[in-house]
Amino acid sequence: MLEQYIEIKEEVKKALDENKAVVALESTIIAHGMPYPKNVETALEVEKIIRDRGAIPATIAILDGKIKVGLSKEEIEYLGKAEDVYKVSRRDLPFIVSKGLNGATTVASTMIIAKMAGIKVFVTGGIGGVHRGAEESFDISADLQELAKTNVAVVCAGAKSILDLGLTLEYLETFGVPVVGFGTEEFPAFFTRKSGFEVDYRIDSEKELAEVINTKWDLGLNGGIIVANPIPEEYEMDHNVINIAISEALKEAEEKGAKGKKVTPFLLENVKEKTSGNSLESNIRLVYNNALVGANLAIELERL
Ligand code: PSU
Ligand code: MN
Repeated sequence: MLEQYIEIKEEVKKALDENKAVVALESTIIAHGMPYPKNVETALEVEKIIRDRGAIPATIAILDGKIKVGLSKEEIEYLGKAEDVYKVSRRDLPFIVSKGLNGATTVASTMIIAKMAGIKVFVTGGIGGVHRGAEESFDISADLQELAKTNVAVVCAGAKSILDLGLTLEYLETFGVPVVGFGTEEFPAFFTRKSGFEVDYRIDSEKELAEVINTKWDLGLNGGIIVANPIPEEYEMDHNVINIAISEALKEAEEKGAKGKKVTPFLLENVKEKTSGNSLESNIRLVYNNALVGANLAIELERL
């Protein structure tokens, strides 16, 4: 039944059939997270890093209503340039698919599609979370609910402090989502290695990570797991610079009344502008770093 909607690229299908390591990648970061042409260059380089480690990359998006698992170079190029690409989270999926439109997938929808395809590991930059002021706005990313129910491990560099990181971690605890620090005791804040918040568990190797994930799912404990992998020290941003940019972006979002699915892209764009090229370079480097861990993790999971 699903075949009517999903198209899995040949090399991805082959790898899945042969129980080889596959790593899912999202496309909101390409269409809405970075400017052209850096977005396309980054997406292609991430795929290369994963391939060089011996795993198969599967970038996920919706093109003309088809759910694509694994994209060609041309398709990635299209997503990076086009203006008609919707940001697609769980609630948007049926509309974009049935209307035959183009969509870039968020963490939530990439997890859903990865699960449908049988992919266990997904690499991204940062996850969505509980927004600052959520006690009034109720703005909590659908990514968190997805992490609570869908069996995919998500490798990220934590979450940006455009969010309320404390509330995000509380929410994840309530919904039983393990937050693992990869080589760290502290939850990383995307651009910086530290946030002032502790993770639940520190794990130092991909093999150990794979064992924990496998055990979780063997026990029937559904849901994802967050592998929080801090940005390498040499690419970390200055705490002051990034914090000031984030406060200003938040103020502007409030003044302009940004709402709903536009909030996150508005804040991301604004922070990027306020830090010029600096934050973009950090962003790219942390994704590369996550790609490496994700590929290693996918390989370890297949060995078990
Ligand atoms: N955070 C980032 N970069 C991103 C996103 C979040 O630092 O590109 C994107 C991801 O695709 C994430 C989505 O799943 O934004 C969350 O959007 P929202 O807050 O509207 O759920
Ligand atoms: Mn939101």
